[in-house]
Amino acid sequence: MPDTVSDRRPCFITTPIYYVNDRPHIGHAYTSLAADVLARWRRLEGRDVFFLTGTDEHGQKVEKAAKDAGMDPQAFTDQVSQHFRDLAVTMGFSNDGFIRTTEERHKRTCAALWEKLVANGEIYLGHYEGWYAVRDEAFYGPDELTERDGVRYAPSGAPVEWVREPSYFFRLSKWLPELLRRFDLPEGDPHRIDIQPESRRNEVRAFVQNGLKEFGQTPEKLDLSISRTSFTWGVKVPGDPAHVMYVWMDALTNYITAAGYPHDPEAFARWWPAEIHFVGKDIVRFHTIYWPAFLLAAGLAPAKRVFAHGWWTNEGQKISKSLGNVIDPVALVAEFGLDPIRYFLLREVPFGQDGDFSRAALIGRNNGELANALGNLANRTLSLIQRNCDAKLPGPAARAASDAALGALVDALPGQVGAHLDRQEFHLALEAVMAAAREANGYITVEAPWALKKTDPARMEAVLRQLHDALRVFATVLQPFMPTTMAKLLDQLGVPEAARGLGALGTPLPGGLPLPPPAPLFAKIEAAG
Ligand code: ME8
Repeated sequence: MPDTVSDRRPCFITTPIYYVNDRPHIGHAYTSLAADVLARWRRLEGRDVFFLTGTDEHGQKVEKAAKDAGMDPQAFTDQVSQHFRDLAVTMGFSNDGFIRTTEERHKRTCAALWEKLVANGEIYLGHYEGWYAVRDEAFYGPDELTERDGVRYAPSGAPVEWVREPSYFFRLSKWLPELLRRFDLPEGDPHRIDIQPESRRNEVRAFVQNGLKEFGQTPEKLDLSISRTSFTWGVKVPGDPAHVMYVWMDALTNYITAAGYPHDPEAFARWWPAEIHFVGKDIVRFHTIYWPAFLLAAGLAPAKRVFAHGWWTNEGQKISKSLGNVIDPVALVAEFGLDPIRYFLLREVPFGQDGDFSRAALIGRNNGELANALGNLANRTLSLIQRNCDAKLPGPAARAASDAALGALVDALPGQVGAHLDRQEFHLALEAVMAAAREANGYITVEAPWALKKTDPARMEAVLRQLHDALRVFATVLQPFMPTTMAKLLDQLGVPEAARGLGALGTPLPGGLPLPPPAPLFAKIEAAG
């Protein structure tokens, strides 16, 4: 068994908090799904987990969306935030917390962090002028812009406008060398800021290095404007209510609000620093430059890891509202069922890379891997035990030479899956389970237990027991990915609720255990439709 069993270390896992200017789409479902699977895995290991998600409700973008909807911003955010809570239920997310940035507890934490930064001499008043994109809630340098028909655009495609206003600044410049040092610390060093995947780490490092080179003579150009006076929908700056905090400062702070800073020092000591912030590739800089710099400047530790995933296209096309090809996770789940969707999203594309969502690929994975390789294996094995073993689990038997290959794969599987999940290699974890399931299908064909009833019933029982043991391991390690279906499979396998953690795999189920009649786990999906 992996030596992490009964390891009760606390583990804080976060998703981005989502903007409430829009309905939930596949991107939101995807980031949170990855976080959910890791959180569920850590619980199976026996870890104490705090899995947080929530909504980002301030800023000009949300203010605008509320205005367009003809609503007061608070009423608007109350309504849209609920869609994200509903999404968590639809997707089967096991989040322990849900934070909204309009909550009082969060405003208090923002004020506390701000005051700490002021006390540490990290904030000064100046004024800002420059190119600002409301859509991205971000500033851009003049050299980053392109001009079309008299309008300037950011690299993201968002139009920018010239803004000039008094603003508080954060001494970001001061922290950049320290960030670089921490990016480059060796794996395992407690001060390392671990950016994954490697390609993102290189991108962020190069971005900081170039900035330092370019602005080497005038470091204040690298400082960050962290307040606005041009709109009001935000957290007020302590002592200067004409300013609201920059929305990213407000948003990033959500992670420590929920962890208990500063109102619950015991909880904060327990949960912080976070094990991992899951983010999309578009928001990696905010999480790996601004956020750790704020924290270091306040004397707090940065999160241990930031993992940035890639983006989905839809049948080969970039997803956009104007193309009308936004993927609605609720509709997907209604059409295909929850667990096949959860499986597909993490199986199809290596986490960290861009990938394509296609119905053909989804149907292929469902039919080939879930219905055939896994579902049929379970059904054949359990039906044979029903019919030929009087619906009772055969007792544990010593492995024969022909059981060794499957046995070795199954024994190694929990450790292998765990090692992949420690690196957020969700697709490799699933591939490892599928490789073992393919081996088990080969084994059942070769051993042909259905033919042994008359000739060698003891061997028949031993083979069915090997298969049952393998299925128990598959179902146990797949629980984080497909919680509902694997609960059904574990019921069919007769595994008691209390014996579904990784630690229980070391204890064989007793022979003679009565097993309920099996029922199909996955339906095949017809290609047309
Ligand atoms: O960024 N494929 O909120 P958001 C995969 N409030 N992921 C996608 C995607 C696609 N096609 N499109 C978007 C914010 N995403 C901030 C975060 S955190 C302190 C504040 C992902 O609602 C995107 O990468 O815009 C991001 O992680 C999330 O969906 C959208 O977040």
